[in-house]
Amino acid sequence: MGRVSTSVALLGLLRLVSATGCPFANPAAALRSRADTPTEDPILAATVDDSSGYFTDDVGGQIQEQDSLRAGDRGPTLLEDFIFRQKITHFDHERVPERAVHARGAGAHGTFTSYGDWSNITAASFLSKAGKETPVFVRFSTVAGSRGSADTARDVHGFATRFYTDEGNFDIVGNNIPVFFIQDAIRFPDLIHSVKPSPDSEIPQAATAHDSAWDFFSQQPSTLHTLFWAMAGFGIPRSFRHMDGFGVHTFRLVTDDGKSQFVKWHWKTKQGKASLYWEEAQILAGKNADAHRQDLFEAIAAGNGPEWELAVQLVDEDKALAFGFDLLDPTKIIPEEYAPLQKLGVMKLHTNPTNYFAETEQIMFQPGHIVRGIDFTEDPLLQGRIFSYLDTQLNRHGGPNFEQLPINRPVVPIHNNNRDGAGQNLIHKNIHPYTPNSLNSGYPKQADQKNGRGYFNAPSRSTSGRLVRGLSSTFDDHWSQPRLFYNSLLPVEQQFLINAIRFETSHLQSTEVKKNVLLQLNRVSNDVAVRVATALGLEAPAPDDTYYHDNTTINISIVNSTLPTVATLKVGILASTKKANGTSALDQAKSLKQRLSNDNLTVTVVAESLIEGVDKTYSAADATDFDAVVVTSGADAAGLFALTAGNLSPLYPPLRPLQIANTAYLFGKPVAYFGGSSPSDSLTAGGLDPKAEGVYVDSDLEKVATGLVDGLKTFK
Ligand code: HDE
Repeated sequence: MGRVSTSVALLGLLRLVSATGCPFANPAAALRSRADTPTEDPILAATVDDSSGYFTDDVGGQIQEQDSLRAGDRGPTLLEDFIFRQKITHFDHERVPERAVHARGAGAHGTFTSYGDWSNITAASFLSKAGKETPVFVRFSTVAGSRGSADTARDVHGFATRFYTDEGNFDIVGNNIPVFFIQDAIRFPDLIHSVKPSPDSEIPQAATAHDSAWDFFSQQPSTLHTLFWAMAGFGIPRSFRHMDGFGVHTFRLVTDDGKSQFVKWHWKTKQGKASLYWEEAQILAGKNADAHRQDLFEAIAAGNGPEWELAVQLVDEDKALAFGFDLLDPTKIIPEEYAPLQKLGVMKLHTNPTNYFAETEQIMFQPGHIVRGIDFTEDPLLQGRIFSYLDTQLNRHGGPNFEQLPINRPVVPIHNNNRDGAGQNLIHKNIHPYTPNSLNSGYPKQADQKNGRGYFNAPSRSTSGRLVRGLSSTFDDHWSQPRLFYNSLLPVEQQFLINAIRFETSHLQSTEVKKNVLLQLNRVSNDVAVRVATALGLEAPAPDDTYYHDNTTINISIVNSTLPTVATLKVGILASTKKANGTSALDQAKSLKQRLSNDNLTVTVVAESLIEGVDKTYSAADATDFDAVVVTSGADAAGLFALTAGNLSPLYPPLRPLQIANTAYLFGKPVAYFGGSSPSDSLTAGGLDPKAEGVYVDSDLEKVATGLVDGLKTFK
C-alpha cells in the first residue's frame, strides 16, 4: 500500500454499498402485469421451479444422473448412455458469444412512472399520463473488458434501458458519458480494435493504457471529448447507482399530429454522482472484481433500489446548427444553458434478475427498438447502430427468433408474417402468412395514421442529397468542447484527469504516439499538455490557441457535492474480541451498529474471529469493503493497531487492522474513532490525523453517528 498525496486523499471519495437479503421471489411478474394491456407475463411463464420433484431427462422421463453407464465396474462408458450425452452436450453448449463490446454487465428490473401527460411533445404512450407505469429492464456495463473482467476498470459505462411499453419495446441504449469517441459508425471496429487487448498477447484486459488505444485516440481527435470525460471521474464511477445516463445521439420526439423536435435523453441519478479514486478502483479490481454488480444487487435486495429521473433537452429542428456545432454530431453536448433539462418521469429499479443468463445475458437491446412518438435523426453514428445491434443479436442468438426470449418479448401481442428459423417458439395458426391476402381476411392489416395507432416515425421527415463518402464540415471541430469540459471542472478534478492521462500515457512504449497525444492535448489545453509532458519527460509544447476559450458550462463538476441519500452505504466497525482496559470493543460496536441502522446504513463489525456479534474477520475484511470506517477504542486498547512485532497476532495477516483504518483514511472515507479520548500513537503514526477533515473523534455515540453520516454525504 503506497501513501497518496494529501490533496488527492482529500477528494473524499465515498464508496460501495452493500447489504444482505434475499432477492425478490417472483421477479418480473409484478412488473409486467402493470402494463396497460397485460398479456401473459413472459418471464413468469418461462420460470422453472425446482423446489420439488425428481430428476428427469430433457424430455421428461425420470432418471438418475450422477453416474455414467459403463460396461463393468471398471469398464468404458457406453455410447448408448443418452443421459450422459444429454447432460454433457448441454453443458458443452452453455455459452453464447459474449457481447463484442459491453460484455461485462449487470441488470435489474424496475418501473418507470411518467410525471405527466407529455402528449404536447410526444405521442409515446408510456409518457401519456401522470402516474402511468411501464416495466423496464436496465443493464449497466463497461465497454472494453471481457465478461469476466473487473467492474472497476476505467471505461465508458453502458446504461441501457428497455421500456416494455403498451405499444411495444423501446430501448434507450445509452452510456454514462454524454458523448462518443467517433462520429461515423464505420469507424467503430477501428475504435474497438484499438482499445481491446493486443492480438498477440491478449494484454491488457479492460484497459486503455497501451499504445494502440492512444495511437488511435491521437490520430482520431473526435475521441478527445469522450476521453476527457473518461479520464475524469466519470470513467470510474463509484457504483452504477452513482452515475447519470445519456442517450448520446440527438433523437426526435414526434406528436400525434406529426410535429417533431430534437431531443437528447438524460437519466439523472437520485443517489447523487460520485466516482472512485483510481488507486482504490485498481485495488478493488483485485479484491472484489464484482464490486459494482454486488453493490447494485445488494442495494436492490435490501429494498433500496436506485432511482433515476428521465429528463430531456428539447431543441427546434431549425436550430440544428444554431449553437456553433452540429446537433447531429455525437461528440457534442448541448450545454444546458442552451436547452435546460425537463424532467418527464422517474425510474426505480426494484427487482433483481432470477437468472443472470436468461435475463441479463440474453437481453438484446437495439437503438432500433423505438415506439410511436420517437424517431431517429441522421446522426451517422446512430444510423450505423440501427443496423449493428440487430446484426450482433443474430450472431449471439444464432437465429432470428431472439425477440421471443422471455426477457425480450414485448408485453403486447406480435402480429406479422415472420416464420420459422432456429429456436422458433411460437405456433402460428395463420396458414396464409403473406400479405396482401384474402384467405385470412386480409389480416394482419397494415397500420397507418387512421388504423391502429399508426406510424412510428415522423411523417413529415424528408431527405435528399448527392452521394458523399465523408462527414459534413460541421463535424470538424474536435477541440472546443473538451476544453469547455475541462474549464468546467474544479482544480481538484482537473488534477484527477491529468493524473489519469499521465497514468495511461506512462504505459506507452512509442515516443511517437506520446508526441502525437501531446499534440492533440495541446489543441485542447496547453496546461494539460504541459503537465502531461512533464511526467513523460518530453518537451512541453508551445500553446496552440486556435481553439482555446474561457467558456464554462453548468452541471459538469461532481466534486464538492452532497449525496441526497446514504441508504445502504457501508460502514465497517473495527472491534476486538479481547477485553482491554475494561472496555469491550464488541459492546461499543454493537451499540453503534444499532444506532447507524437508523440511517439505513449497512454495518459490518470486524474482529479477530467470528464469534457472536462479529460479521467479518480481519482475515477477510479490507478498507475497500467500506464507505466509512469506525475504530473502536476497545480495539485500539487491545493493541490491534500496534506497529510492534510483539503485538502481531496469528489470527489475521500482519497489520491488517491498521491497514484498514489507514487505507480508509487515505482514500478520503470518513473515519471515526469511537470511545476513548484519542487514537493511540500507532494509529496516528500509521497516518490517521485525528484533526483532519472527515475524521471524527468522540466518546459520544450520537456525535460519532451524525459525523459519519455527514461525512458519507460529502463527496469532495
Ligand atoms: Fe454500442 N454496441 N455500438 N454504443 N452499445 C453494442 O450490441 C455499436 C455506441 C452501447 O447492455 C453491441 O448487443 C456500434 C454508442 C451499450 O446489452 C454492438 C457503434 C453508445 C451496449 C454495438 C456503437 C453505445 C452496446 C455489442 C458505433 C451509447 C450494451 C452487443 C456506431 C449511446 C447493451 C450488443 C447491453 C452494445 C455496436 C456505439 C452503447 C456490437 C457499431 C454511441 C450500452 O452491436
